[in-house]
Amino acid sequence: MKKQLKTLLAVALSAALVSPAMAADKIALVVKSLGNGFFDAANQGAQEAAKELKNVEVIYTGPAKATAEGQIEIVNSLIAQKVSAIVISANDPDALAPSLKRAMERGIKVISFDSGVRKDGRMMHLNPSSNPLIGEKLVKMTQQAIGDTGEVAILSATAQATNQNIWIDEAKKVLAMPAYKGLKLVSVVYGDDQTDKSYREAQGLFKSHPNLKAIIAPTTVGVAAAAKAVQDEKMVGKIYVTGLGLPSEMAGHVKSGAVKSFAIWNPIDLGYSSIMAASQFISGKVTGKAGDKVSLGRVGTVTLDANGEAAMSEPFTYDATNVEKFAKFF
Ligand code: RAM
Repeated sequence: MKKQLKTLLAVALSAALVSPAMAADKIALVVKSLGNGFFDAANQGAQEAAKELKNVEVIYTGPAKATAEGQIEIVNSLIAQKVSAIVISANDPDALAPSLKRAMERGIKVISFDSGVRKDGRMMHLNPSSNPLIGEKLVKMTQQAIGDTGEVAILSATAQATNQNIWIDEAKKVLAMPAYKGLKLVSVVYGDDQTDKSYREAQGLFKSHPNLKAIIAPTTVGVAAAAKAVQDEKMVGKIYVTGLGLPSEMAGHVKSGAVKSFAIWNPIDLGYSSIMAASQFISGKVTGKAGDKVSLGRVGTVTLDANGEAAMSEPFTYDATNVEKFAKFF
């Protein structure tokens, strides 16, 4: 017993002695909710970044449901754990700010990615792509699917989601242009990034808008659920679904004819880049000033704008010609 205790103490002591050099920086990847394939893919990229950086451990976490309250609880516990950085896709631009500010006051680096936190609640925000471009893409894909006229509805994620709300605003601006005057937005509903709720919301749209021709779902969860509802309700050919989806979840829906095309960026690269960015803040190479050049490893370098934001690549479009090929990646 005594000998065991001695060994234990020796092990603990040597660990304490070497720990300053060896201790890995803990970076928490806080996602909107767990069980979402998009964030699982982002985590895959995040783990790749950790491997490349070597002295980084990525903690993948998020609430069961996409709520700000769930994320606040997680952020508070991460502050207590004294992580080095929090990388968050926020369920609300404002609600998270106070706890994230507290994290920053304690020296924790905070960046948002995918779905942003307002400027004073983070040091940087990484957009997957340009927001106006995403709005335009959503409307163009709709027009390609149904032509110049018809009723259109939007099936979004949660009502407070920063990213979806920005994309919806951008899509509305495009819909207001003369080229799209025949496309009539009749409703915006929220499936909360839950498959079953999104499915029911899609069914609700079929009932309340018998002349509906398209559903735009700027969420990977919503777009797959809406496409399934179209197929199950035998609406293929009458209602088309488009939006932002994962090839792995959408290939079958393109095959069924419920979806002609959809778009997305590479979620693996997004997760990878977010961790790379966080590590630049931890090492003090950047502080989040306008003009800061943030290295994203294999993905390249981005420059922060006056709002502390940067955007990555253009969204890529998938259809029957290429969806199968990409389905094995994400
Ligand atoms: C869902 C999430 C995520 C969004 C994608 C397109 O997975 O809402 O935030 O970026 O869709």
